[in-house]
Amino acid sequence: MSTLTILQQTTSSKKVALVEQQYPYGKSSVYMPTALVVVAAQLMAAGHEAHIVDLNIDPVVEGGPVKLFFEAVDVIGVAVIGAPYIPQTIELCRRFAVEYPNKPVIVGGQIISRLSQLQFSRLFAFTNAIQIASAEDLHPLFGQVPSPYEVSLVPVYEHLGMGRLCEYLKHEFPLWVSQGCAFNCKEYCTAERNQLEQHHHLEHFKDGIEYLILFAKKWALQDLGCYASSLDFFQNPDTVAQYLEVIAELRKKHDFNFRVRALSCLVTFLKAANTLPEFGKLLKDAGFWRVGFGVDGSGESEWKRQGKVQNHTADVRRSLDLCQKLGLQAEVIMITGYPTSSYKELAKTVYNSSGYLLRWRNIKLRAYFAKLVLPGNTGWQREWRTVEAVLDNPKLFYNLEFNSLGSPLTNPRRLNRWFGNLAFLILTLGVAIFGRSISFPLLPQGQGGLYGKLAKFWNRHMPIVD
Ligand code: B12
Ligand code: SF4
Repeated sequence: MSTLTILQQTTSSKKVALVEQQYPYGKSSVYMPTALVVVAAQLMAAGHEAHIVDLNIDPVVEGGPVKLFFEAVDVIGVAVIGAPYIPQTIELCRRFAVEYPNKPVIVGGQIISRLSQLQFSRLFAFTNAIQIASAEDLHPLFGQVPSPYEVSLVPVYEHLGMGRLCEYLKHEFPLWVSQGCAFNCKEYCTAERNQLEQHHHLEHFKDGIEYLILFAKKWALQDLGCYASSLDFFQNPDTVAQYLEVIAELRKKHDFNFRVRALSCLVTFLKAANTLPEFGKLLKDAGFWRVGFGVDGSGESEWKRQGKVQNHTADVRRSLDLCQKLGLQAEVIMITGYPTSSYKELAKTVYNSSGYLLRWRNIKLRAYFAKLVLPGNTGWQREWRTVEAVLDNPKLFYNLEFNSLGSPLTNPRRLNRWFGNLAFLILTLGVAIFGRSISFPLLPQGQGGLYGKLAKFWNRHMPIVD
């Protein structure tokens, strides 16, 4: 008998509702909540009953099924994707504290794991919220649970039911491949950086994809499109080749169009192309069609300042040329508006981006506005005044959304903010006129009054960014 089986027998089985929250800008966005699928798989493997409630689809109405369901479970879990979800998560947890005062509410997601315990307690005061920063934090409530890398997602897919899974699979969905990045762009990055990349177990990965392909064929879905969870897909080329080979094999075996999109650093993409034999064929066979490169600035001086030392100007050209040669679409991910950017650097970002769009017809621009103080990055450790302001008024978390224009909180110098915002508007709305932008500007929406109403109205009408 394994240790896990013994622990399963000693911890009573619990019933859990895992909540995916509504898109924070006044409308719904249906997108498979893969993080919750993985958490549900971990809990189910440990002998618990886990159900996913998606507030983008399941309305919470008095006496309705979701309300009745919350009443029936032992634990409620809430997922937080990023900064703009924090204000509504606090409100939701306050509501739970009033309606279910004795029910523990576990709150997880990467941004939550980057808060100190003290910061979490301040934000979630007067609620039953428990911070889940790692799988170990689940142990007091659920006993031993397996690691996210070691679980099969098939039981959760089966449990979602035909209708819900079909609904999710009509859109692109996040595919659980890996987590972690060896680089350390420490000034702005809040992801799991500066650590070895870890992969979802290959057999479980294969079973999950095969299940989805067979499901799609059964219910006459023409194709499936996924967005790999990897932070830098090609970081470990030999390992990623094994995952691509599995997809290629399943595509061939079931004669099915499974499509893959992923993020990558320029340098690792080029290295993989040099190291892996028949790189282009491997990508084609695996249905790999689009790669998003973190260009993230105007050039060497800005990259150096942000700690993104792996980027080099010549690699942008080489990577985009290679994509064109291989028939891949490329996304240029461009962060602009750093509070340290000079006017020259802002102008150069716009100039370079326009140059890429003119020279390579196979690329789209994905611009973001830099947020240098966010849980997990260096600014969050250093800029205590900004951190205090956000903890005192959590609605300021809206200002930390990557698609939001710069505000006095993020860019205190007025001219830097104005020019940064101008550059961002050109890179989003300006480029959108030509159908080449896949990101759109939002307004920080936490304030009241006329501005607050206008910001909410604007945000509701902006297309949803993926
Ligand atoms: C798919 C994805 C999305 C999807 C989200 C789909 C969805 N509903 O889940 C979309 C495209 C919508 C999206 C949006 C955003 N995203 Co995103 N996204 C990703 C991506 C590529 C994969 C996420 C994933 O599925 N990972 C796999 C799962 C298994 O890992 P995980 O998310 O870390 O979850 C684990 C734990 O965190 C924990 N956990 C997570 N949730 C919960 C909940 C509970 C209750 C518990 C107990 C535990 C728990 O358990 C999981 C298993 O260990 C990641 C990159 C990455 N590598 O994570 C970026 C990433 C998560 N996104 C990020 C960000 C910032 C955003 C935005 C907030 C950007 C913005 N505009 O400001 C937006 C959200 C705002 C909006 N407008 O909706 C950042 C997060 C940075 C951080 N550490 O805070 C990442 C890391 C990208 C990056 N390189 O910076 N994203
Ligand atoms: S920005 Fe990208 S490459 Fe840099 S540390 Fe973060 S995940 Fe890694």
